[in-house]
Amino acid sequence: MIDKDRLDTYVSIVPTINQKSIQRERFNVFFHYGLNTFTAKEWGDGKVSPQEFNPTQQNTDQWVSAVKEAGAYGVILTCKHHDGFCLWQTKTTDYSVASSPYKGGKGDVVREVSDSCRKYGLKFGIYLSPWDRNHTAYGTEQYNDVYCQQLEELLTGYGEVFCVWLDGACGSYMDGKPKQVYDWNRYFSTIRRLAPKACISNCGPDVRWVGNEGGFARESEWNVVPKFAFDIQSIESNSQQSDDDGFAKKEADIISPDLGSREFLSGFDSFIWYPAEVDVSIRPGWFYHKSQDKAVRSLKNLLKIYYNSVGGNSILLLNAPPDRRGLLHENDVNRLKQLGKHIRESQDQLLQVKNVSAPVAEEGCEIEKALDYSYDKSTFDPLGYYTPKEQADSYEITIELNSSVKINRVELVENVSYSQRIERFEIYANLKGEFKKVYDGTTVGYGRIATFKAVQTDKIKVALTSVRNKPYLEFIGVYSDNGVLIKETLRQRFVKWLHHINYIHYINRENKKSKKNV
Ligand code: FUL
Repeated sequence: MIDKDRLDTYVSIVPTINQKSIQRERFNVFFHYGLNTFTAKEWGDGKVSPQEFNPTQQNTDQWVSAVKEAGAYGVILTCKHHDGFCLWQTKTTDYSVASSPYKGGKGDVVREVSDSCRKYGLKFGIYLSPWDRNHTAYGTEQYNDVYCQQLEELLTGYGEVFCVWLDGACGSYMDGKPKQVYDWNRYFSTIRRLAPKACISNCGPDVRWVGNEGGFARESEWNVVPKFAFDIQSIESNSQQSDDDGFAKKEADIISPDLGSREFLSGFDSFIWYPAEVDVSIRPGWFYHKSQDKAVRSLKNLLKIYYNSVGGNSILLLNAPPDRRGLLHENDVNRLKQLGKHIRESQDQLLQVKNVSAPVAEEGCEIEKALDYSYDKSTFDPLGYYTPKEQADSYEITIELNSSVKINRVELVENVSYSQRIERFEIYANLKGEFKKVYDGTTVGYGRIATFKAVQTDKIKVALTSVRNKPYLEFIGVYSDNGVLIKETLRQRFVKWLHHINYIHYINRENKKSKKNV
């Protein structure tokens, strides 16, 4: 028997309401915009004249409406990147839009983007780089005051903020400056006080950086992880350290392929809820470069990222950088449109169910409740969910469709108010009277879209073969074929195999232990 107390501990770890909200609405768009846009740099040195910032056709409605069409819920703007140039009328420095020709120095890009968000019903978030290559106070204790004042200006002047994205990247050695001692706790408490609904991401306690900037998520993403995963020093040292453009390709940055399996957790004693976010750019660079107009990711590539992140228990933060006119380039806009169209059409392919069966449910939590994806917009909790009455070794759910259809996807969502519990599952489809396995999965969490080679069927079976205590399933949906097949890479297959072996060893070890104790 596996240590029951341990499982009880893992499933007692649940998300805060802010985490629930960003997990529900887990697709957002990043806007990298500033002086770098005009100098074609990724990392500005803080010495470029503000006169360079001169968009002639800036239209943030165009940016935000494109994001809305893409199906995203919110945007995050680089209010200040590493060069220290501020896109709002700040009192903390002259290195800002106030010293630029834009609108005669009266412009405020933060105001424009936040207003556009309100207009289009999207959430607004801020990126404020801790590393600042321009400010004279950088490297001294006084800089912490400056940074908190900047937070204060941004969090009090522009309406509700849903996310504060704290970047760990720092190359201060390049300027021969001492390494700034950031007062992270002070930053966090300032944010909590002024923006109680905001998630603090990346170098923050609410959302975990997935560990690379190439759009790769782990095959098995866990939300309950050991406390050490929130270690700012390691986030900082794993972040970009130099201005190279190799970041977009690095899958290898993924720090560890397993942060939350029971085998892995058995080595630790304290745990936190810390969901992963995949941040990735639609182009090779984070900022706009004309030379990259033809290098916008293909729809196929974006879909791979989308299904691996949004469909793999992670948040997706997709960067789309506005250009020197102050517009999103036509190529990016078209791609965002295509992505949104795909998402909408695919969601509309949810199939009607004739019959569904599962092990006897707790009263009020029948399996039928899991056929409908609906949630309370203020608590982010599901309106209904399924949970069995009894704990068992595995749980089988059978879904009979109205007719025989070609399907290629099954979506599963756990009610994470009861933590993340499913560790492995299998999907079978009825193929001419016989159930054949079409998918072998691991984690589910707040969303797994399992894609497989399309099959013609009228009935599927989902077997939850390893669950921490018992499952709380909020949604199960079967979709007709949309042509998408996200294939596992060799590396993913290898890691999965490795986990399987570890798992078997772990179970054997625990069983031996418990026999000894009898
Ligand atoms: C990195 C930064 O260095 C990049 O410029 C970009 O802002 C990315 C999102 O984070 O660490």
